[in-house]
Amino acid sequence: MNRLTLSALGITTLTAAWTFGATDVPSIAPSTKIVFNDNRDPAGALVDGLLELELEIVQGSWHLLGDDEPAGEVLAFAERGKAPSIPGPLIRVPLGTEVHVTVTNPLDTAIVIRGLGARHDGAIAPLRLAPGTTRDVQFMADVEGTYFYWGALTAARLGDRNFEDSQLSGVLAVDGPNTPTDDRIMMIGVWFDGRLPDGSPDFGREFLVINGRPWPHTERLTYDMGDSIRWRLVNTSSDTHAMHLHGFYFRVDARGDMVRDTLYWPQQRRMAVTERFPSGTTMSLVWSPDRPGGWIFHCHMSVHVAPNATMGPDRLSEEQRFLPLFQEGHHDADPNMHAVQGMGGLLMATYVRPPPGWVPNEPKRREMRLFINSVPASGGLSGRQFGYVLQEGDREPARDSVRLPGPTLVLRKGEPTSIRVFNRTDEPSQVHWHGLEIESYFDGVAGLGGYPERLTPAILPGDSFEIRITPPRAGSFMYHTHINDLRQQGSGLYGAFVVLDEGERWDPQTDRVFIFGETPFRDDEIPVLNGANPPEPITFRVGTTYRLRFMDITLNRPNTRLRFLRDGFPVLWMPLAKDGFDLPPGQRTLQRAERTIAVGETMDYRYTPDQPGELHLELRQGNGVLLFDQVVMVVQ
Ligand SMILES: [Cu+2]
Repeated sequence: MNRLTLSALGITTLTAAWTFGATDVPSIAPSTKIVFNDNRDPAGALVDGLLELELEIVQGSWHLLGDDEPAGEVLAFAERGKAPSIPGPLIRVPLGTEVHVTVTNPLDTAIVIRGLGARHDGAIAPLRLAPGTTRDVQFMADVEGTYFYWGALTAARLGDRNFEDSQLSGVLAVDGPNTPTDDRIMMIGVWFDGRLPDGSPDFGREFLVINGRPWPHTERLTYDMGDSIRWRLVNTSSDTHAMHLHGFYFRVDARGDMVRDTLYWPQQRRMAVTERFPSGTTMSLVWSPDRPGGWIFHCHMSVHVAPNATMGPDRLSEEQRFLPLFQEGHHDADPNMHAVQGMGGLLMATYVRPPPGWVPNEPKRREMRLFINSVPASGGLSGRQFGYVLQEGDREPARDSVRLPGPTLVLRKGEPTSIRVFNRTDEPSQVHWHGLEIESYFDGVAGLGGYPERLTPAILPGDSFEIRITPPRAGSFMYHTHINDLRQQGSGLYGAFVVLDEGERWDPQTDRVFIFGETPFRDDEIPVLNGANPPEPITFRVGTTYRLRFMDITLNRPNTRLRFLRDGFPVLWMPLAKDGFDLPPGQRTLQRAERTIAVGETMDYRYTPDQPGELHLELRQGNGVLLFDQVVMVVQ
C-alpha cells in the first residue's frame, strides 16, 4: 500500500520522522553508467534452439531524469560485454527454446534471483548467488506468455524491494507460433532514493518508471489510425497501479504473474479503460485508434503521476513535496503545458498521426454549459472547495454554488453535444472525459492532447473551453479535472457521466449512480459516496429492477474491496458493463455482490431486491481495513 494518504498530509504537526528528515543510502563510488532498455532487442545468442545468455550484476549510475541530472546508484543486470540496463536484458524466445543463463554476482553480498526456470511446474527454484560467485541454470521456455525474472538482496517479495536492488528485473517473453511480434513491452518499476529513519521508503523521494524512466522522459510512441497497438506490461514495482488509457478501450488479452500467464479466450476477454495492475503481475493488451492526436496512458493514482521527486541537493521531504500539491497545485511555468511540466511518474504518451486531409465533422450540437466554481473551504488543507455546476435554464448558476460531486451529466448516444466549460476559479483547470471515445483535442490533457500545431490548452481563470462530443456508446463514465488532480479532484472536481442508448429514457428512480470520491478537508481516510458519508439511504422496492452504476474516482486507491450486503452477506447481482463497455453475455451471470474496484473504474450491475431490509455498502482497503460501512438502501 502507498503510505501517502490525504490524512498523512492533513496533519499539520510534523511527525517525528519528518522532523528528523531522511537518512541517506550509503554512498557507493561512482560507477558504470546504466542505459535504458526499451525491451525491443532480445539478449543472448540463439543458435539451434538454445539461447545462451551471460548475466552480471553491476552497481551503476542511473540517470533516470536525464544525463545532466544527478544519478541514482543502484544495481542492474548487464549482459556480459554490454552496459548494465534498466530494465535488465530482455529474454525473448520462441516456445520450446532451451534457455541457458549464467549469472555472476561480483558483489560482496548475496543475491537471490527468481523467475529463471520452466513454467509448467508452477514453481521455480530461486537461484542463490553467494558473494563473488557464478552459477548457471538451464530450462525450457515451455509455456507461451509474458513473465519476468528479478533479483534481490534480501527481499522475498517484490513488494519489499524499494531501494538499491529495486531495478534488478527483466522480462522473459515466450512467443507461441501465433504471437504477434510487432508488440512493445513495458516494465513498471519503483525506486526510492532514500529511506526514513525507521527504514521505510521516503515518499518524498519516490520515482516510478516505465522501462527505466519517469514521465516526461518515457518513450513517445507514434502510430497510425487503425494500427493494432499491442502492449505487454510487467509490474515489478512494489505497488498496485490502476492503468488507464485515454480516449479508447483496450482489450485485455492476458493476465499473469512471474510463473503463469492466462491467455484469455474470446469470451473471457474484456474491454477496459482502466485495469488494476498488482505488483508482480503482467498483462497483454491491444487497442486500435480510430481518432488521431495525442493520447496518454497512465496510472490513475494521483500520487503516481505527480511531478517527479527531485534528486541531489534539491531533495525534498515527503511533506515538502506533496503538501504544496494539495494546497496550491503544481506551479507550471506554462499552465497550457501542464501534462508535460506538471506531471511525472507512470505516464506515457502516444501520438496517432492524422491521415492526410483529416477533418472532424461539425454537426449541429445540443448545448450545455458547465461551470467550475470554487469557494473558500470552512477549514482544512487546501483552503478551497471546488465543484462543477451545470446551468439549468437561462440563468447562470451562482458563483458560490458548489456541490459534491458534480452533476450527473446525461447525454444520448449519437447525439452531437457541445459542453462549454467556464472556469470561475483562480487557477487553471481542464476536464478529462474519462472512458469516453472523444477527440484528442477535447480529452482534457493540456499540453499533450490535440496536435503539435494545436495542443489542448488549459482553461485559464475567467476563460472557457468548448468540448464537442458525440458519444458513440451508451454506458457509465466519469468526468474529472486533469490538472493538479491531488488538489482539484481531491477537493471535488469530479462527477458522473451517463450516456443513454437510443430510445432509452433516464429514470432517476431505478437508475442510480454510486460515485466514490475523497472527503475533502478531513484528516481521515474515508471516501465519500455521492459526496457524503454517511449518504442518505435510498428507498428501493421489492421486485423492481434497478441499474446500479458504481464509479471510483478516489485519488490513490487501486485495491478497494466493495461488498453489497444484507444481514452481513453479499446479495446477488448481475454485472452488465465495465468502464461503460457492455460485458459479453457469458460474463453476465448472477453473482455475489463483491468485487475489487480500482480508482478509474466504473461497473454497472442489475439488481432486483427480493425481500425487504437494509442494504449495506462496505468498502475495505486491500489489507482488510474497513473504510466505509453504511446503509445505502432501504428495501420496502
Ligand atoms: Cu500507480
